[in-house]
Formats: sequence, C-alpha cells, structure tokens
Amino acid sequence: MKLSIAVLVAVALIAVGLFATVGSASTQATVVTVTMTDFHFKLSKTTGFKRGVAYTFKVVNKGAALHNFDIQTVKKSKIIAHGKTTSITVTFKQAKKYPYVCDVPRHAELGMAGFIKVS
Ligand SMILES: [Cu+2]
Repeated sequence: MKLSIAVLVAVALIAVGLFATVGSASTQATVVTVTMTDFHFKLSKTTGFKRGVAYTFKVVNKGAALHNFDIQTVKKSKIIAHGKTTSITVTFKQAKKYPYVCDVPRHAELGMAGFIKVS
C-alpha cells in the first residue's frame, strides 16, 4: 500500500513536470520593452537577437506626442498616445539588421530610428 502511493505521487509529479515543460516551450516569447519618448527609442534588449525566436516588443509611450514602433517590412505597432502601452510579437526569419522607425511624420528624422541586429 505504501509503495503504490509512492508510485502514484511519483507519476503525478512527472506528469506535472511534463506539462510545465511543454507549456513554457510553446507559449513563452522573450519580452523586450520599447520605451518611446520625444523623440527617442530605448530598447531593454539591444544585442543577442536570434532568428527563429519569438520576441514580444512591449511598446510604451512616455512621450507627449503620438508614437509607434515599426519594424519595417516585418510588423508595426499601432500609434499610441502618452501613457499607453501596446505590443507586437515578431519572429525574425533572417540574420540581418532590421530597421525600425516611428511612423509619425518627421519623428524618424528627429531621432526615432534604429536597427535590430539579428544573428
Ligand atoms: Cu514618434
């Protein structure tokens, strides 16, 4: 009797462990916070991007003006107001430098532009 309970507990623990492993592998993307000000982007992660890996860019507008985060040819966030947050999830397909900008007129030339280097 004692032995069978121990076996049951062991099986239950293994099952929980398997579920936890599968769950995290399929749903977790690396979160990168993109802080937007007038007129600058600051990314919480700037190096070590890998192709084939999912990244969720959490885009936060701390400026006064409207802004967005547009990874050109890949995906763009919506344009958001001061104090708002939005997000986009991206999996880069190629090892190259992906340019990003803010799409609001003149913001890129004022400094809201950069590159994400993917290897
Ligand atoms: Cu902007």
